[in-house]
Amino acid sequence: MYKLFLLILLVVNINGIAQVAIPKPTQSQLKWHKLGYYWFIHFGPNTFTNVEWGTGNEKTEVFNPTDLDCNQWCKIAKASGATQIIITAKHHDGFCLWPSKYSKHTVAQSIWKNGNGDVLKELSAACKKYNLKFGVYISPWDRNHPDYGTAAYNAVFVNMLTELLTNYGTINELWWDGANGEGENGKMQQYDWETYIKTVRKLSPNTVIFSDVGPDIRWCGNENGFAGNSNYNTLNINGFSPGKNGPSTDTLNIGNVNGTHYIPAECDVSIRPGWFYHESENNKVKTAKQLFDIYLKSVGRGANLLLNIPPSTKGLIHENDSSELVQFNKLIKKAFETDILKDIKPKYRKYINDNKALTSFGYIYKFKNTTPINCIVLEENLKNGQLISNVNIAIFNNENIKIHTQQITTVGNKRIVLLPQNINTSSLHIIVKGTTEFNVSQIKSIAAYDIPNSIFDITTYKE
Ligand code: FUL
Repeated sequence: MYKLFLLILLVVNINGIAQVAIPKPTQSQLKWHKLGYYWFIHFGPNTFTNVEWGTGNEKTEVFNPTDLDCNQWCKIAKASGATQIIITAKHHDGFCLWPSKYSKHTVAQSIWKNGNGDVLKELSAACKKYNLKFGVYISPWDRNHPDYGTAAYNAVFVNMLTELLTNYGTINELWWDGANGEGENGKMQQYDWETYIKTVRKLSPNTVIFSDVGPDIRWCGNENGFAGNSNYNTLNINGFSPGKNGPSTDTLNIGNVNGTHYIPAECDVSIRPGWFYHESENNKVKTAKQLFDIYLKSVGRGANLLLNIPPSTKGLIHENDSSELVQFNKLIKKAFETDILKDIKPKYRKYINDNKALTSFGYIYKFKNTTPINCIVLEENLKNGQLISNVNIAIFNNENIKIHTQQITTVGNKRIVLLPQNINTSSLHIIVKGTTEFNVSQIKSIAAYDIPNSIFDITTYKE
């Protein structure tokens, strides 16, 4: 299992002591980091039967959206600031939203468009039009397929992956759900992860693969959209596989310090209580402020945010969801509109250890006039791995008295640090500490903001 990336990462230094090489991201992972926040779409028979997990015995006729419009989805996604859409091509009930040749439980057997419809074709075209990346969720667990539970299913799954990766343009992200309730009907599948991964790598080498434990992107360990306050992009995965046999959810949440593989976290959460659309939840849509809070705890902790927006039985996004989403984007824009440090040239300070190696690097910003700030945003250059291990923030008033200190651990792709309140700052000191291979270029950017209390009251924010 995972032989492909069970590379031996040990290098021997001149003293003969084995050291673990620092795992570095691939080009595809680096590109993925830039996506920040994007959408999940749960859509399928469950939308029409009003359940969260279908049994796989649903009649194909149940799937019949009356006004499906993927352009509407993409238009709202774009207006909400999303960068990608990942759709449930096949959920646990086995129904395929594309006319797969390897199943008899697909859109081709439904009455929708007389069996000539293909949701993936429509969505991939719409994503292209709106300049959004496109991804697919395909559940390994399948409660419908007659071959499920036998070796033949592995070939079915590979054939389905092949269809997805060859007929729908670029698949930027592939999502393997770890949920599995198999066994109730006696069927247990021995998943051939190694072949699945090889298939993806061969057909689409730039696709990033998500599962609980990667190989490229890991689950953040909860479905609330929160990454750990310390969030390491590395994870120990030896001996683990997607689904049942993975690290604890606590470990997935924060990663492993000095973990063996570079597998950053993605935070999935739904805008509604359920993953699928239920009319009864139309008044339970998360507000823009709640979404902003989630953004701070996912993207703001170096992870990516995968926000689920379920279309209705019409095949459209409900207006309650779209209005909060558009507001959410406005909130992000407004909050991070003016970087207070933009025109201030900091003074630098180097901290060197006995071996003359750089251990920490300091930035000192002096303000002409005392200025209120309530938020600091740091970004790390990850091309050589995640190396920043610690950041000390100190704020001084105009009498040069230190009035506030705050410490954080990881930075990663982006770190949004909220101060407990607006602080009138005369000078700001930021000292960044790194691990072995650390150097100054590891720090990509530092910015500070004064998020207006009217749009988000940071004093009520809870870590
Ligand atoms: C879970 C699934 O069981 C849910 O139905 C949903 O797809 C969620 C994203 O992942 O594991």
